[in-house]
Amino acid sequence: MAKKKVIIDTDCGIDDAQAIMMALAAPNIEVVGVTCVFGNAAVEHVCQNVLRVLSVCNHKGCFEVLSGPLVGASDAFSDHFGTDGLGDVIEDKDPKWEEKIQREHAVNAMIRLVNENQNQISLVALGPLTNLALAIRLDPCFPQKLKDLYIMGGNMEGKTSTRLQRLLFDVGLYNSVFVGKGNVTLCAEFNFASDPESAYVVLEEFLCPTYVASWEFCGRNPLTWEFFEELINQNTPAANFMKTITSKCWAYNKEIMMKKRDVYFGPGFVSYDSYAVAACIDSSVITESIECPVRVELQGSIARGMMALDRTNKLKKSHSVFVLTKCDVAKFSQLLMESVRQK
Ligand SMILES: [Ca+2]
Repeated sequence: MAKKKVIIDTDCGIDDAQAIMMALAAPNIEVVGVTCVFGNAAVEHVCQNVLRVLSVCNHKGCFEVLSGPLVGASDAFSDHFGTDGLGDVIEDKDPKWEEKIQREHAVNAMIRLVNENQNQISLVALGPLTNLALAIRLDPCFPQKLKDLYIMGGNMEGKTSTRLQRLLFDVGLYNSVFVGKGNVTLCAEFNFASDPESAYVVLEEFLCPTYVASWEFCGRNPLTWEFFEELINQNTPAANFMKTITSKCWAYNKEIMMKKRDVYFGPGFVSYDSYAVAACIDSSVITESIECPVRVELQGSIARGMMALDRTNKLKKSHSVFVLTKCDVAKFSQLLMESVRQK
């Protein structure tokens, strides 16, 4: 059977690294390009991180790792996965990394690859959507030449005060009361908040089949910390790499996360970007989704970057997306395990 051709657009942090490994390990996937964008780190770190992941997985082939743009958007976010995006633990940096980066711009490469493989490419977007928005501005027919689009990003609920959340959690009312959330600003998820205009353009103008793995979806389908320990202790190059880059990162620390994300979603380990890749690899990983139009809020200081779900079609949009809500956690964990066991 022909392999599914995939372009991964990434701001390669730790969960992107896991997600890329998952795509590389999947026997039904051919990664035809990896394009880089700022986000978890500045784009020069992102490029180095992707090269590192490809080398750990011993993948040569025709990958194109390209610098992406920094247009009108916020600075890279260094709090989550460190300044370099991979936990600031890698010491043997490759001094010749720049020679390994293709000279072609990420957006041009994306357009070229899609033109060369019309209606065959699945685009998986794991960072701010800047490159995708630029692609449609340069080639308005770009989305209709895609097979489909998978996005990790966006949140659909607002946020109450952390104190109220804790209170509700403490009295066991957490799941029965509406409590929304963002992970960067009050009501926005990091990827969309980093470049809300690009997120808006993509969700308004990309009319191809689109699947959105929101922040809440990922957080509500966690894996156990016991599974995380098993994953990073597989004693393979990929698992050893994951063990190293997660070793000093608070986002992979069970005790710290108990006081942060777990307050919203309950305990567990969440590899955000991997959910979007998993949905692309095997559609049966997704067991439930909401099909409806969405719009990204651009105004205001509180909800800028938030994704609104228009479930009664007030906006009269003709295009709906699939907002993922539930996944087959057993299948998802199997894909993660295969990603670290690859030779
Ligand atoms: Ca990412």
